[in-house]
Amino acid sequence: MVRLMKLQPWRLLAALLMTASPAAAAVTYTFDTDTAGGAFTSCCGGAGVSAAHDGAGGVLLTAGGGWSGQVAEWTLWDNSATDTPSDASVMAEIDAILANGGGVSFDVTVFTDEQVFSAAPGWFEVVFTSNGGGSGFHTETNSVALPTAPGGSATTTVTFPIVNGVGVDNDGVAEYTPGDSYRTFFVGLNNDGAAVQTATVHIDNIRFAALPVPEPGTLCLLAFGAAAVTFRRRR
Ligand SMILES: [Ca+2]
Ligand SMILES: [Ca+2]
Repeated sequence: MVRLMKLQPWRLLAALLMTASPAAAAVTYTFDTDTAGGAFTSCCGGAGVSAAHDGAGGVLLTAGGGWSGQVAEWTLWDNSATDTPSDASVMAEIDAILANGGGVSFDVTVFTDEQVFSAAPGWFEVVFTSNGGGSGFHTETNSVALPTAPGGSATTTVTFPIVNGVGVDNDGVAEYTPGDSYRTFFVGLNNDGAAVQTATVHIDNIRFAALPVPEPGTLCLLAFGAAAVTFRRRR
């Protein structure tokens, strides 16, 4: 009973420290009323390509059939300040991802009745391009569901890990580097152009999130606790 009482303050302190550990400061663009406060531009041309707020809490990307891999561009940071706005919070989060692991995810919703296609397409993809001053311009593609029954819709959450390195196309991860002089990313479309004449997707909840790391204080406390248990057992 006495030994139990002696342990209680440490248990209480441990509980307090664990509770006080900050959550990862993920950055999420929800597009509730606009296209992320302007950190977004319709991009890169091509017939029938556009990107705009969809009026329903998301961003609507539209493109002709076939390859249109860069429909919308988000400028996260640009040290030339010619392409605004900057977004310091997401730059910091990407730096945390490069140090601790993590990635980017976003929701893609496809409505059958918005598509114009002459035959059931064999494949339908969204495209994510990471573009950094040190990492270069590199593209990942990800298949999403395209229901073909009238009135149908489907939502897919697309996730790409972000790693520190010079970019490689289609290796399943997006790349930036800690020393990037600028960072942007692009979201676009790619599909079976022989079947699809016009394609649309709704993008929402673009989220950059680093993995949480234990607080140094918590690690010290855990080590101390383990040592205390060992000491008690030896007695
Ligand atoms: Ca939303
Ligand atoms: Ca890559």
